[in-house]
Amino acid sequence: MWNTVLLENKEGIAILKINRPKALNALNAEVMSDLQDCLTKIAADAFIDVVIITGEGDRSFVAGADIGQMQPLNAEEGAAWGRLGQKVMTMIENLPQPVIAAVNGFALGGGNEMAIACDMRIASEKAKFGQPEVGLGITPGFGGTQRLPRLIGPGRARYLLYTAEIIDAQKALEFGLVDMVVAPEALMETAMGVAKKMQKAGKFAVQQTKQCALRGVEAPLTTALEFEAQAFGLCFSTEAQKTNMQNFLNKNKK
Ligand code: DAK
Repeated sequence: MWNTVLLENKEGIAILKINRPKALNALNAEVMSDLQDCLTKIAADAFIDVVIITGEGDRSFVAGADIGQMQPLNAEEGAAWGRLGQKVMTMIENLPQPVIAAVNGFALGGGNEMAIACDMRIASEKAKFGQPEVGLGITPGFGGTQRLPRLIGPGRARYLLYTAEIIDAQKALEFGLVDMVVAPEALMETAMGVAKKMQKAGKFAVQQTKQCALRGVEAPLTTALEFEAQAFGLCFSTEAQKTNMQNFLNKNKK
C-alpha cells in the first residue's frame, strides 16, 4: 500500500516498519507522507489494540531526517519541514492505542525523536541513540528539544542535545531513555510480549490511562487529577469493568 512504510496486523498488534533500509530508514518527504496516511488509518482502526514501531533491516530504526533532502533547504523551507516532522511525531504520540518503539539499530536525530514520541522504548543491545543535529549546524526539529528533557530530565537531555554524542543501549537505559535492553534476536518477541500484556487488559481502560498519562503531565496537578477522575468514571460504563470485576469476585468465592 505504501512504498516506505510497512503495516502488518498480527491479531490486533500492528507492526509499523519504516522501510528505507538502504538509507538506514532516514525520513524523507515520501516517508513522512506515507506515515501520515498510515497513522491516520491506525488511529481509526478498531481492530488494532497496540502498535509497535520498528525499522526494516537489522541496522537501523531511523537514522534521522534525510540529510540529502534537507541540505538545500532555505530558512522558510526548513521551518516547514520541521513543522511537518513535529506533526508526524505528535500523530504517533496521540494515537489512541499504546505505542512501543522496538529500537533495532540507529535511532538518531529524527529517529530518536520518533522513539521518544512513543509510549515506551525497548532496545536491541545493538541500538545507538543520539541527537547529532548540532554537528550538522541545525537544532533538533522534530520535538527533541522539548520531549527529551521531559522524558529524561533537563541535565541529561541537554548533554545529549549539546554534545551530539551517540550513546549505546546500555547508556540509554542508564539515562532513562529506554525502558528495556534485550538481545537483538529477542527484540520483536519481547515487544510482542509487552503488547500482549496490554492487549489482555481492558482496551478502553488502557486507552483512557494513556490519555491521562499524556495529557496529565502537561496540565496543573488539579486539572490532571480531574482528567483521571473523569476517565475512572467513564470505565464504570463499560462491559469490561462489570465482567472483569465480577470474574474476580466469582474466583474468590471458590
Ligand atoms: N540521511 C540520508 N541518508 C542517510 C542518513 C540520513 N540521516 N543516514 C544514513 N544515510 C545513508 C547513507 O548516506 C548511506 O547511503 P549510500 O551512500 O549507501 O547511498 C547509507 O544510509 C548507509 O549509511 P553509511 O554508509 O553512512 O553507514 P555507516 O555504517 O558508515 O554509518 C551512521 C551509519 C548512522 C553512523 C551514518 O550513516 C550517519 O552518521 N548518518 C547520519 C546520522 C545523523 O546525523 N542523523 C541525524 C540527521 S539530522 C529541523 C528539522 C528536522 C531535523 C532537525 C531540524 N528543523 C526544521 C529545525 C532533523 C534532523 C535530523 O534528523
